[in-house]
Amino acid sequence: MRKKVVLVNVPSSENAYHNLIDFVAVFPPLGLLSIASVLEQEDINVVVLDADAIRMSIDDTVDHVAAMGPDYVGVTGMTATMDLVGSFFSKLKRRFPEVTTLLGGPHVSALPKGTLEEYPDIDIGVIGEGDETVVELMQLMEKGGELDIIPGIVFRKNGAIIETCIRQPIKNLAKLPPISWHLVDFSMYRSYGWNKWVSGHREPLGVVFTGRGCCGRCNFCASHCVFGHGLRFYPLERIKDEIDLLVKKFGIRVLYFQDDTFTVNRKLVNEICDFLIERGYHKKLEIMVSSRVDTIHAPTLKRMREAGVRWICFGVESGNQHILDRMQKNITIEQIRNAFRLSREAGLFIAGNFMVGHLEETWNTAMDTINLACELQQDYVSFAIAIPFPGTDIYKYCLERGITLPAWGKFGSVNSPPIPLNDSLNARQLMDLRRMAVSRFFMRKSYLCGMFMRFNAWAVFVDFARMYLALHRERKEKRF
Ligand code: B12
Ligand code: SF4
Repeated sequence: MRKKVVLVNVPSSENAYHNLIDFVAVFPPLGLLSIASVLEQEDINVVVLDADAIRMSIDDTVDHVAAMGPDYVGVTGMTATMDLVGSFFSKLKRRFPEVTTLLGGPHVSALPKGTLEEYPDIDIGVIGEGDETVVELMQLMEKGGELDIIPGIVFRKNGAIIETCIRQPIKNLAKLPPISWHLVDFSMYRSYGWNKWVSGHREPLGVVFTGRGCCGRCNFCASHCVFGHGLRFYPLERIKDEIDLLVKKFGIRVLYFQDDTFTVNRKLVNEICDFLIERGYHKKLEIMVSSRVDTIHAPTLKRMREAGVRWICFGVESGNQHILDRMQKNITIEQIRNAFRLSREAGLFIAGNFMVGHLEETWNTAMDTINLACELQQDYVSFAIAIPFPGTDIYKYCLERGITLPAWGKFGSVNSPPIPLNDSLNARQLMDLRRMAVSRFFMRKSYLCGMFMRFNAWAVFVDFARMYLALHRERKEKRF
């Protein structure tokens, strides 16, 4: 009989964002959909349950999954979602002890053995990219054989936890099948609240990766735990087909190229832009990309704008050169100013991501960051507090110094208590800095006037008023 695999995005967003949930994006669970696509290619019966997007409770999610009678249940897990993922698996196993449970994603990739030790209801962890691993796993489990021979997994055997040899990242992404988009309902996916300011749309949202990996080595970033270091790209034809499918079959209005650094491969970017224009998608879609300030090229930015790209997001992180160096961000303040200027000249809207509380941060260096954020001409910002995610150098730093770390559920949501990394700034001061950064940036008269002129003034006004109320509620509940 055909085996059934249910892949679940465990509900976590309500827990992470509380009153701010309406402003955050709801992305399709691309990791699970990639796994679904390789399984479908093997003629395995796959269901994807995005219980997070539907905003189900954990208990309802367990009920739904159990009702489907699966042979295997796979879940994706970030550090911040692990407490909920653990609770889902233990409830599921209690109801349904014979099911085989699998976990993939950044958390188990960073801490393979530790994760299985901590969560006894997870049978198998998939480390790094799961596309090849999961197919080999299914084939072997169906035939019956020893799991030891499959690279890139961690599993239980005779009471022990075994981690197999490392699996190298997939060299040739061309061999991966198209994403199984048909397994999700696109009406659930939407971009960030501020995407609405331009054209009034933030949904339906489609996401496309043009490659995997990043050219950076920032020491707070956990991206390499799954994708390794270095970059690989999908063939242009595959990217074009994916965009065509998303627009024509699933009717997306907003497209996010979700690569860590979209602009790194200039030739590919220009070819994608030519395609977007040729198809007329530049008139239909609102497009957003993320980038690094050291990969910016003026003519390419102009071409991107012609091709319908409206937003570019930069990871600026700090306004202090010493802190940028301490982050191994490998960029300069000059490059930041230059990238913002060129993006602005190209007609793009800019969103900057900033961070306070990194190693060696003091009140004064954090003020440099707030000052730079206010000096740069940009349309939206986010201010995060540094978090030591497993697999990063700053996590190792915390372990070496005996810095107390909280439960995984407190690793990440915008409004969990900060984890101070330095004696110079305690949790209270970090919260104060973030609050000050937000009010100094958003309450400037010049910024507000600019926003009402550049964007749909009514959409901006409504959003700001709602955001103000949501933050007020968060503050009352002592989370912001
Ligand atoms: C999109 C995204 C989001 C989206 C949604 C995620 C989603 N539904 O997939 C949103 C905006 C909600 C989000 C939120 C957060 N995110 Co985020 N996000 C990303 C991002 C940019 C892309 C994820 C993606 O689609 N990747 C592409 C797919 C193909 O890769 P993948 O998901 O890893 O899946 C592969 C493998 O992991 C594996 N796999 C994954 N799942 C499974 C399951 C099974 C069964 C198997 C077999 C294999 C498998 O196989 C897949 C194919 O190879 C990544 C960065 C990155 N480069 O990946 C960060 C990233 C995952 N996010 C991160 C973080 C920190 C967060 C936040 C905590 C940020 C914050 N401070 O609030 C929040 C947590 C929210 C919460 N709910 O609590 C970190 C995670 C680090 C960690 N150890 O947890 C990452 C790695 C960014 C980084 N640079 O460090 N995020
Ligand atoms: S540039 Fe972004 S994705 Fe790349 S390593 Fe740095 S933080 Fe991570």
